[in-house]
Amino acid sequence: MVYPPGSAPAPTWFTYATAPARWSLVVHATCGLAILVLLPWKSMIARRGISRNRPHRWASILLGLLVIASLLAGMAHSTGLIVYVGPFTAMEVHVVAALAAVPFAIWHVVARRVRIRATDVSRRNFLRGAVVISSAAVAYGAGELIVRATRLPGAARRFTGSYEAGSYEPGLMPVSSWMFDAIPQVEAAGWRLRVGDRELSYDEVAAFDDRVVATLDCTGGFYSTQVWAGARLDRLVKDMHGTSIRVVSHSGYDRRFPIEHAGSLLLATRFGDQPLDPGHGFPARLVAPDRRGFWWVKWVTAIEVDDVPYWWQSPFPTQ
Ligand code: HEM
Ligand SMILES: Nc1nc2c(c(=O)[nH]1)N[C@H]1C(S)=C(S)[C@@H](COP(=O)(O)O)O[C@H]1N2
Ligand SMILES: [Mo]
Repeated sequence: MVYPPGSAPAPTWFTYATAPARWSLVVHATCGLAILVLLPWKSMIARRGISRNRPHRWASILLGLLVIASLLAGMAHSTGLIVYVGPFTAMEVHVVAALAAVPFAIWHVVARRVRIRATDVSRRNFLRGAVVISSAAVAYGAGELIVRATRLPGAARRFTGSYEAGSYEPGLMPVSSWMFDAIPQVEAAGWRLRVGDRELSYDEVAAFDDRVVATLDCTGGFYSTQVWAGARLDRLVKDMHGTSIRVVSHSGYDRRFPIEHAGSLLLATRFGDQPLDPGHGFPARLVAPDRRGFWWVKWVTAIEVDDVPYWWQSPFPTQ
């Protein structure tokens, strides 16, 4: 059950920072750019629709604005021309605008139904679709080449699309949260870590000195590598039995992992040889190598082992 860091069974897909993440992004960006390729035609149709002044016209216009805002923010991020928009990252604007557009997009196809005719399924339309997708793929490839050739900041992105920030300098590492969690001020003296039915004090947890160099890669578009120190989870839960391990925050935020991964997960109390600060999860935060930032539970207060399957959880945190 003990895995040296990095050798745990390799997870895949976007929620993990492993190689297949690159491919899901290439497909994703190509589909996004296909929308861009179609914009000239769509804008002609839209102009006619808008002048007809139909009910709920505002909803169609809002949908258009959200999609355009998301596309612009996505390209601002990828080129690195704009990485921060006030307190937000361009990537956060990209994702929030895209998600906000979803209900309007569903409404749009329902309310503005286009009747599909048998003649629409033709060789000609198939070829048109192929031309749109390949133009988008070419645009994506060309974009990546231009970003590198012109040495735009975007050339420095990691394979997940994220930018480096404050690596090996804890004081410069960005502070981020998934959605609504505020930074709690937890006192070391009163804090207890509940592990099953045991309770550990701050000093007991901080006495561990397991170390791992790991990269936190936030879906908001930055990554930061630090030397983390604390207690490996397999050492904390060694007498406990179950198939999964649940890590719970002071705020209620939690994530569940397969028990086999316990040896590569670290409950960190320090980074770069200094204690965590409240923003980064003081007194203790999870370090989950090769997983995206939202798995790195901060302000941990409890660790549980039971037989609930590790996949029995929302794929993304809900708070
Ligand atoms: C309407 C939905 C969406 C569209 C049309 C869209 C489109 C795009 C486009 C055009 C780019 C820029 C590609 C480039 O020029 O390199 C991009 C980048 C990106 N998008 Fe989206 N996107 C959407 C939703 C999302 C969502 C929901 C997420 C995440 C949960 C996301 C994550 C990303 C990431 C991480 C990048 C950066 C890729 C890189 O830097 O290489 N997108 N997207
Ligand atoms: N309790 C709690 N832990 C959390 C979050 C949160 O909102 N609440 N956000 C996660 C996300 S999305 C990221 S990217 C990292 C950010 O860690 P940092 O602030 O140390 O950079 O914490 C993770 N741990
Ligand atoms: Mo994040």
